[in-house]
Amino acid sequence: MALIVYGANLSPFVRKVRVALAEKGLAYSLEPVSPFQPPPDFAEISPLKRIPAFRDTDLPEPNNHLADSSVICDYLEHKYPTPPLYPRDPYARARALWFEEYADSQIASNMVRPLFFERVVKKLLKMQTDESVCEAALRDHMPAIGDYLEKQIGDREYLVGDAFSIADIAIATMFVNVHHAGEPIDSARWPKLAAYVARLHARASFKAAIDEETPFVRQLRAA
Ligand SMILES: N[C@@H](CCC(=O)N[C@@H](CS)C(=O)NCC(=O)O)C(=O)O
Repeated sequence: MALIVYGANLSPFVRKVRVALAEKGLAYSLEPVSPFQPPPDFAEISPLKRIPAFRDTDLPEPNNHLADSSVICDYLEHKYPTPPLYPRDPYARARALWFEEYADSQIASNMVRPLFFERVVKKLLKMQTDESVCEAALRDHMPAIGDYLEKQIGDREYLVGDAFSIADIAIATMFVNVHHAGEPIDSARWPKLAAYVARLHARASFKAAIDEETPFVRQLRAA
């Protein structure tokens, strides 16, 4: 069996897939693909040229590849159902998918993209950070995101039901990038969200990813 993830470790979507693989105890290899300079034939496995893409060499060529983190995680769940990362109950499962969608669209576009792009990716590209973009994101978007998640988490350990799920992976991976961008969650304003994200980031699956990424991010941000 060989599972291959194509992408770069700082991508929240690549991390989402890697955390799902780690939680399921699956071995895989990470083939480096930069979203800024994908290989010429990358569109064959990722038609939008986005990372992550994925290949399962258990399956015969040419139909053994997938694109999109949500699609890949869904595939992993069906092929390797234990431990489950999606609730069994239909409503709970739909709620988990909703949080995944909320993370992948709202948090990715309105928080991760401005903060991480300005403060980390631009350093990589040797471009000037525009702090006004970060200020606008924190002012215009973080309050609604923080208030919403604070309420949804409430006193529960996990977002949906009483088990760790794709909802928690999707939300927590976005906050790794927010953290890499040097922006802690305001624990005075959103204590439950801050504690929830800290708990998730301390899980072995997330901790391994964060420990792998942090030295490079620190070096970049200091540059
Ligand atoms: N919906 C996709 C989003 C993936 C995505 O946007 N990846 C970014 C990197 S974090 C990318 O490849 N961007 C390059 C591009 O859009 O051309 C998923 O869940 O995998």
